[in-house]
Amino acid sequence: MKRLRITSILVLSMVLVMLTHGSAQTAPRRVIIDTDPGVDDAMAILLALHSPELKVEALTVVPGNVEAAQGLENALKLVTLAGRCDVLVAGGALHPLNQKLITAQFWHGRNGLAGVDLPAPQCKADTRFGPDLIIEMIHRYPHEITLIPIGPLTNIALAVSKDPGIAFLVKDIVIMGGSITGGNVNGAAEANIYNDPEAAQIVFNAGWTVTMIGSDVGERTLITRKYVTQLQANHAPESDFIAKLADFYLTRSEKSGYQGAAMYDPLAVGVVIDPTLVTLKNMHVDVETKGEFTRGETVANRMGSDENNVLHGDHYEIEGVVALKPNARVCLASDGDRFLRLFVSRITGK
Ligand SMILES: [Ca+2]
Repeated sequence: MKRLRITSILVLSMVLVMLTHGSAQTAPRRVIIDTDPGVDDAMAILLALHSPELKVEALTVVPGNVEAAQGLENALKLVTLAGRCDVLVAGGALHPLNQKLITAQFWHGRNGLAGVDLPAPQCKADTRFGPDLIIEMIHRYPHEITLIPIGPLTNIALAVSKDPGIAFLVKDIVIMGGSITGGNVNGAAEANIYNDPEAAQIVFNAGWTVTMIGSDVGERTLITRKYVTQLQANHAPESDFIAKLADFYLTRSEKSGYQGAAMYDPLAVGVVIDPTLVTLKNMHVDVETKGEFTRGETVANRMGSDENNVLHGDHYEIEGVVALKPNARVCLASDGDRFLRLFVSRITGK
């Protein structure tokens, strides 16, 4: 009888271990989205909030597309719309580290959300400073947090400068920013990096491996009329809102001669939901902070080495190469249509 009871306890324990192990494998991934909301930020945030693979722990707000105060208000309105006051929302830096802010109402509308007036926020801002909240959360959940910065990298640079140890305690950092084939601000630079190149250089060299979802791939991951029509056909508060944003954003892009609107920020969230949506390659990436024409460019070394020049009298001579340690997984391509189908399905709940 006693032996039977022990056997039962053993079997029950094994079942519990299996269940716990199983749930650990399928547990949603904790993410913090650092954002400058932003039309495509709003799309990215609602995608994340509607994806069971993710648990959005916090939104931290950085100035970029809009000023810091407008960004915080937008973030609070977005979590209010989604009925998710449980998601922490905190303001962060007020300006880039070393230059004046450049806002983008031209692309995102007067309030950053396509001019759509959402109801006043019911959710309240967390009083902590965004970079401090990031540090706290990473220590609370070591090796579990994935950072998804989808704005300029000011807050992330402040966090990792204050506490460099977080670079080794995050699960992953997936950035929307940079490009290895020309910029979207000018010939060289992508907007998030251009808005704070010094912060970006700190973040790329902090010791973690950055997954870089660049504008050059975002521009080949397009929301087109077909998908906007699908969003418009669904009627619910959140999909109605996203349909308005997508229509505004696509119309703005069409006026500028594009066939669709680039899903920059949503793709970064998409990669965390399903890494098979993109092709990544390990590279060493530095950020140009001084160039006359190239400030803010992400300079990717595709060979993994630099030539080693050694002084011989009055000239240098190449003496082999010096290997470079990759600090980034650079996105080279995406399965755009598969991503857009995922996006529409999550936003409409169908
Ligand atoms: Ca953004």
